Order: sequence, then C-alpha cells, then structure tokens
Amino acid sequence: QSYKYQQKKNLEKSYTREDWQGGYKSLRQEFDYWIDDVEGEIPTELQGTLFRNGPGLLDIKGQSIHHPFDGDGMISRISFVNGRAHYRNSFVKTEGYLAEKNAGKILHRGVFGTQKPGGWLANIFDFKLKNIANTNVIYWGEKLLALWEAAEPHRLDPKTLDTLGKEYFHGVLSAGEAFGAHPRFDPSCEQDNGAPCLVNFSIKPGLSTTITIFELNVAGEVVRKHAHHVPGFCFIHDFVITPNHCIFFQNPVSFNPIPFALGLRGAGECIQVQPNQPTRIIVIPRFPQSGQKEIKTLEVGSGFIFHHVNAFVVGEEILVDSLCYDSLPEVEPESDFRQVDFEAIAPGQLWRFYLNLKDGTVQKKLIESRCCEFPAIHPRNVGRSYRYLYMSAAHAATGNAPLQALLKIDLESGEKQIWSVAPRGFTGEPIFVPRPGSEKEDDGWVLALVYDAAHHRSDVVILDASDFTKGAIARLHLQHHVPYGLHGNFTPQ
Ligand code: 3ON
Ligand code: FE
Repeated sequence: QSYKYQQKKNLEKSYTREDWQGGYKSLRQEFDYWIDDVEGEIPTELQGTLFRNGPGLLDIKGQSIHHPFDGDGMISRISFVNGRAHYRNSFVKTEGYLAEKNAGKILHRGVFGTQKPGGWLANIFDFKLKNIANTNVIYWGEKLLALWEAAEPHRLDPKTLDTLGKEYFHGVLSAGEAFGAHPRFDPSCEQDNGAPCLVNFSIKPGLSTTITIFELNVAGEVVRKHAHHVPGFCFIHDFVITPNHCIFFQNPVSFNPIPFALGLRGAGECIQVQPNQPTRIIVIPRFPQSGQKEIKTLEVGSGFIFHHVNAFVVGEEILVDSLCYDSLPEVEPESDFRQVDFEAIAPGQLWRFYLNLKDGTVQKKLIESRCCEFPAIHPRNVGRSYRYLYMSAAHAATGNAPLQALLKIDLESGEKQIWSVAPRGFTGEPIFVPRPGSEKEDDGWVLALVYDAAHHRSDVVILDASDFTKGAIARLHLQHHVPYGLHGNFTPQ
C-alpha cells in the first residue's frame, strides 16, 4: 500500500529530480554578449543593472563539493539598456578559487562539509575558512562587493567584473573580519538627515557571540559601528531593521565542534536544531550613542529561520515577517546533495511575528503554508509597513519541493497570484524594480533567473509586478545555464 501511495505521489510531482539536478551543474565559462534571443519585449523604461551571485562551481575538476553553499561565488551581470539586455559573468577570483583552479583539486574545507581529498586524516585540525564570496552582491558607494557572511567582502570592477581585492572600508574591518551577506538598505535614515544608508551585521561565533552592526552612508563610508555580546552560539544568516532597531532571531541550535575539529564534518554540519528550545529574538538599538536604550531579548517557540522579509513598528509592537522551517535537514558526511529527498524535509513557510516590546511577549501567525524562499519587497518599504511581497515558491500548495514558481502576496487583501514554470522550469530569487516615477507599491517589474531543464539553459524573466496572471512580459534566453544562485540586487545605474 505504501508503494502505491509513493507511486501516486510520484505521478503528481511537478518536476523530475533529473531536471532539477541540471541546475546544479558547474558553469566554468565566462561570457560577455548581448542577449538576442528574447521572447516578448523588454520595457524601455527598465534601465539599470541586475547583479546576481551564487555558487558557479559545484565541483573542482570532477571532485564534487559537498553542498551548494560551499560553491565558489560567480557574479552574473544583466544590464538593461534602451530595451536591450547584455549578459556578463565572472568568478570572484578569491585566493581559494585561484589556488584550486591551479591545482585542479580541492585544497580547502568548506563550512558545509566539503573536505580535502584523503579522508579525515587530511582534514583534521584544519580550521581555515575559504572565503568563497558566493552569497550576495551589492553596489553601494560606487563599489561592487561580493559578500560571504564569515569573512570580508571582495571588491569587483563593475565594468569588467575583474576582482580588485578584499574590501576593508578604510581599515574599519581587520583581516578576516566578517561582514554579513544580508545588508538592509534603509531608504531614509533619520540620523543621516533622511539620506539612505546601508545597515549590515557580522557574527563572531564562540561560547558567547559578538554581533557587530555597521552602518554605511551613501558614499560607502562606515559611519556607525557597534558591537554587542549575546550568550550562546548563534547561527544568524539574515536580520531585519526598522528606523530605530536591528532585529535578530537567534535560532534554537546547538554546536558540537568535535566532528569539525577531527576532520569528519564541516562546521555548518555540526549545527543541530533544538526544537524544544525557544528562539531568542534580539532587538538592538541602531543608535546607542544617541541615548537609545539597551538590547531587549524576547522568546518565542519556532523553528529555523534563514531569511526575513521585513519588519515595521505598529504602536508598541514590532511586526516581523520571516520564512520559517520546522526543522533543518542534517547534512550527512556521506550524502550527495543531488539525491535529496524533498518530501522528507520541512518546507520554508511565511510567518508573521508580533513582538510586544512593552510586555516582552511574542505572538505568531502563519501567513502562507506553501513552500517558499527568497522574499523581495519594494525598496522604499524596507523597515516600514508594506503591502506586497514576492517570493520564489513551490508549484504545489502543500509539501516540500523545488522552487518552480513566483508568488505575489497582497498582505492587505490576502490575494495571491502565482506564476509557475513547472514542470521543467526552476525559479531563483525574485527582485522587485520600481517603475521610474511610480507611486503604487506594485508598479514595476519582478526580475528572476529561471533554469529551463528542457534546454539546459537559464532565462532572465521579467514580470509585471502589478499583474502576475498575464505571465512573463519578456523571457530572455541566455546561451547557457546559470547554476541555482543565492542573492542579488538591482541598481538603476
Ligand atoms: O554561525 C557561526 C558563524 C558563521 C557566520 C558558524 C558558521 C561557521 C556556521 C558561520 C558561517 C556561516 C556561513 C558561511 C553561511 C553561509 C550560508 C550560505 C552560503 C547560504 C545560505 C542559503 C540559505 C538558503 C535558505 C538557500 C536556499 C536555497 C534554495 C531553496 C535552493 O536554491
Ligand atoms: Fe540568504
């Protein structure tokens, strides 16, 4: 009977594993061309540059890495100019990338379990981190920066995408000091007379954790930096801001460093979710120098969070929208990420948390149970109340599955629109780009990369954000695939 059930489930699947696996092949080549194969029309009002980052190599000369998060960062740049689009990609030429390219083999351990060949004896007591610059890419203060949360950024030339070196912000960062991969862009900072500013953080792990907050002005200079100590181990990948606060969710995890030290597991594979422990929500004032009060810590029962959508203040409460997993799949040393059993792992679901700063209580409410990831909103609403959000989502409304759709949610009316590319398409992070001069919050475009297994290539898709039901207004066929990526940003320049 269970076999029958399995068969039925297989029949209903919106994808095949083989198709999905195609998006996790390495892309070794670096391209530079105008995209001529376009279905539909690129709006001429859409002008600017989309930068994307993500693992470009899933193997080194045929030696597979253990987890996609360990893959060397590769930047894709799509420039939109007068109704045309240009593609260029380049690997971030990190020390590790160059050394492994030269050697033709894996020389470094990865956080997520990649090991040097030769078994545990070859890996024992090697605590070096390979800065793989693969998680995000931002253009800020006229600098193009590839980010990886456990070390310093790499700076690239926005024209050629050549790697220029590591970025220390005029000595604000020290060698090896972390600068997170999830900065938030405050559209109007009170302390800076209403100018935009970039807010970021870094985690220094240990028995007690140091969370450092950085704020950069539009010129790209660090104008505020302050450190805070919180008890316990932290795995914090993302955070949210309001005009006056930074908010961190300290996932309920434990860390056992022994298998890492012995060369048996990557550091990230030594993290275990503790479902019976609460999540600690740490609210840190952004401007402690200006007399803002101390850190507040609240508690809530919840699973594991990688990504938040947004936060905003309503009266005594801060509302935080986040993608929450009931449990975290354990990455086993002998396993192959390409063989993952999607149905055996928990989906990411959208929750709203209500933090009452006055009485210290937290309420939570499920907003969307469909499996989703990679949220995006209008840049003007960061840290403010907002109405629309866009995410990558599974084709089916229930269960866990690869991301094959883009979902828009109207948080005011509850209306949802879904655009699916199943069965052979797989979606990455959407990015909302406002139409120049627009007022309405969803007046603009949603841009995303879609892997098309039928042609083993990727498309840049453009949707009208105000109406997903009319389908893509343009599909730009690239000449190759782009491996499933992580994060990116759009700049009108
Ligand atoms: O926590 C400590 C401090 C720290 C910063 C210890 C530590 C070594 C684990 C650590 C390092 C953390 C790192 C390097 C995290 C890197 C994360 C990364 C590259 C990506 C995370 C992606 C998250 C998601 C949810 C991706 C989803 C992807 C899909 C649905 C498929 O396309
Ligand atoms: Fe992320």
